[in-house]
Amino acid sequence: MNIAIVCYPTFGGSGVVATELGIALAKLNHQVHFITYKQPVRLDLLSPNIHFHEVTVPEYPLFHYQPYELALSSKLVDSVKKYKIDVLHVHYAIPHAYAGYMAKKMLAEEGVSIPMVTTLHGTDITLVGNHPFYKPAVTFSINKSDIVTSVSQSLKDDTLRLFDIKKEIEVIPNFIDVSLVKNDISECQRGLMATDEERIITHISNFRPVKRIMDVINIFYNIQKTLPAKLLMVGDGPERLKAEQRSKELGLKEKVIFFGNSNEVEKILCFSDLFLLPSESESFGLAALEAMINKVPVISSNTGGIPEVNVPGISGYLSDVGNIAEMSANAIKILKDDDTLENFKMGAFQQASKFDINKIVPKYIKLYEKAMIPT
Ligand code: GMT
Repeated sequence: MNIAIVCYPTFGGSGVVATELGIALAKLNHQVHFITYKQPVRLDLLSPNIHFHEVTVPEYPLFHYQPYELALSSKLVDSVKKYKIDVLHVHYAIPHAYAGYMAKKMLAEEGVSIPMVTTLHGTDITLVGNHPFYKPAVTFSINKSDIVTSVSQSLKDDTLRLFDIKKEIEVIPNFIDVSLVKNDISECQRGLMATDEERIITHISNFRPVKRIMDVINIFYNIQKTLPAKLLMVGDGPERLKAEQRSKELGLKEKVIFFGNSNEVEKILCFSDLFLLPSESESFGLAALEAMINKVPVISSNTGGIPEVNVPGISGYLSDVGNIAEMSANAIKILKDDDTLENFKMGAFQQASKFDINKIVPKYIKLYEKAMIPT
């Protein structure tokens, strides 16, 4: 198949899922065309069957906001014709499903029919898409998609509750490539980060308010009062400065390391003992799944789709949003002795293995084939 993938090219989970899916499809000999404004961060352009088409939006001073949707839909029209695209898969409804629908209509004028699969990822429904300024356009473009998928049952329920959706929504969970996990722990450079006695606790996100970064710092503050520990903060975003200040105020400057965005997440997870994800809302929690497959148990909130990923007592623990005391106590329960930690590490790995890429990618292929059947 010739498949076009539209996504955000940044470190965000939706872009990562779209990129990993495209790479997996290319390995199965499909021609995969990424159409976005920048090369996706995890995409290696030298891989066979992978193509990247950049959407450029020329700056014009008349426009207070440059019209990205217009440029994207025009690029989609050109690319579908030029590369004989069979199916269009847009990740994140805003504005991709909207631009995709416009491209479909323009192509139909020329007698070209192209099915569109829309995957809902989370904030496009729960935070941004639900805003009255966007809601009619988001509802419209979801209903006009040929096939709609969501990354968790919880996100499907939210979509049906918040929008007037006429389409069937298929749940296809996010995935992970189990074969890429490094089993040789001698490669982990743990000694660079902490002493043998210290536990290593990690948080990875885009540091937006929804991630409750202050909870991460406050939970760590409680943990390190009981156990020697370091906190690795990976990622960047609007809450980072506040978090750095809070760490200083609590006297944690030497124990909390801020990395910024990283392309070497597996190297960091390789020597991590615990992952913190106390988010306000999370449709799936891909970061938690990535931690778990690297044998890192997760302390998380019980919001959105996280309970579909993190199983309490096996791969970590779940608590109500903002329950810092319980999250801290559960973290200490996991970290307090080596045997307990080892059990949780194995539990996390086994739970994450259920989301192996080989189980999930065929589901998307099946949907593409279904979408391509003329109605
Ligand atoms: O978490 C974010 O703010 C980024 C966002 C995105 O769209 O990139 O992540 C969402 O999609 C991910 C991939 O499907 C999910 O794993 C995240 O849980 C989801 N984030 C939220 O719902 C807040």
